Amino acid sequence: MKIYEKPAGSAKHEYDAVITDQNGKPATLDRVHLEITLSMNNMHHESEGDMKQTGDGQYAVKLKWAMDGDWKAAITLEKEKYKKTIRAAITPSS
Ligand SMILES: [Cu+2]
Repeated sequence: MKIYEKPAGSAKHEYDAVITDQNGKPATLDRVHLEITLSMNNMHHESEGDMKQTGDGQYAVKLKWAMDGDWKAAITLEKEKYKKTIRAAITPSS
C-alpha cells in the first residue's frame, strides 16, 4: 500500500492510494476510508473521508488540510464482511 499526496488548493490536499491484494494484484474493495492525523504540542489536527476508485487498485480523495507537519495516515479497507485498518506513510508526490 502506498499513499501519495499533493496540494489541491490552499486548504486541501489530494491523497492517492495504490492498493494491492495479497497476490500483488490491484485490489477491488467495497469501501476505502482515509483518516489523516497530525499531533503537535498544543494542537491535534485530523481529517477524513471515503476514497473513490479512480483506476485498477487506485483510490483518491481530497481532504481538508491544516498545515505542514508529520501527518499519519490510517486507511480502512472493507470488502464484504471483512474490515481492516492499516497505518501507512504518506509520500509527497509533487
Ligand atoms: Cu497545528
